[in-house]
Amino acid sequence: MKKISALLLLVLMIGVLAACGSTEPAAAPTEAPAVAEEAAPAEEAAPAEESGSKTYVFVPKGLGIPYFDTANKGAQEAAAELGVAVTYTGPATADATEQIQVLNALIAQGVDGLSISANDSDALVPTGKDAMESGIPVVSWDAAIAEGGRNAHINQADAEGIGVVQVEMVSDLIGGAGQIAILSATSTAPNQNEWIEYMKTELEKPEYADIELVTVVYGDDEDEKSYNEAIGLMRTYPDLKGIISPTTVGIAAAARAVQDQERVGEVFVTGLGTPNQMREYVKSGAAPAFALWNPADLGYLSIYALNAIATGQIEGKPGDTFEAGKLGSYTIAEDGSVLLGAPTVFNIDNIDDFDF
Ligand code: RAM
Repeated sequence: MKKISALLLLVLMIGVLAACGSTEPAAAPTEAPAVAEEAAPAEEAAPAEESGSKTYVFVPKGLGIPYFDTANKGAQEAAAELGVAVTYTGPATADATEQIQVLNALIAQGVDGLSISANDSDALVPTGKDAMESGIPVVSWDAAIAEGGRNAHINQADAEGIGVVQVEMVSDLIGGAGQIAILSATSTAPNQNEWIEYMKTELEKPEYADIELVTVVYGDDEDEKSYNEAIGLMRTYPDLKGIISPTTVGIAAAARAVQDQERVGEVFVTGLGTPNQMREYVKSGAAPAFALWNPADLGYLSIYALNAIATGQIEGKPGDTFEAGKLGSYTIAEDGSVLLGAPTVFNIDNIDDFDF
């Protein structure tokens, strides 16, 4: 028995190590994190054994994006508190087909739960169903898998509120009149698409009658593509006054493009960004205001929700309530979602108070 426990500890700690360090796309089943070479000291693994040795996988839209890395920090914090292992792995780029391949490999491995930011709401439903039919609970977070393909969705903030705040910010920045454009992530991203619909509805209100949305373009959550799209917008629309970019990758690239083109003060960038990526652009005036929730809290909450389902504390049905450590208690809403809270607006007055 002791031998089995020691082996289990070793395997679990390897999982934890792989989780913290992994930046590669998901390994094939034979290259599972559990066969990595190093193990941490056995005493540090004690909580995992006590908790029943679960290994969950935290899957971003794409690797190498600071927003998701921060979310993973919260996921790891929850893992440490719960005594479970959480592996961080996903597709190299924010692409649904690639993400499905990664997930299929994880399902074949028989992991204990999946927490996913989806690149496509509907395309991931069959994959999520496969997982659940194999006894692997699935939560989506950040970008939802449609109902039927996950047990619950962990929502960062009210979608309408996220749309509205971005219209308010751009209107303030451009003095309530002029041409604006949206620079989004991928064209299939469920979260961005929902927010954009709410932005369009908000822009129909009389107070925004002098603002014209000229186009929506896509930078695919890739820095270079987003940068080039932003430059293209400024060339195609010489009178453009504002760019809303509801993606942390796009907003930073657009602000850099405005600076490089020496258009600071003429074209204003806003949207959703991380304080550490946006600090210099807030200070330069390229992007004086933007919004976001705390991605680490989002990752943390998703792992608490997944663990509550995976350990049978809750079924994951509307009305179920679970405890999420330092964040307190949450209830699953009628549509199967769990709401983290309201976003924060960052500007010159508070940007230096945040470090993520
Ligand atoms: C990017 C991703 C993510 C989104 C944030 C705001 O990091 O597209 O899904 O929630 O931006």
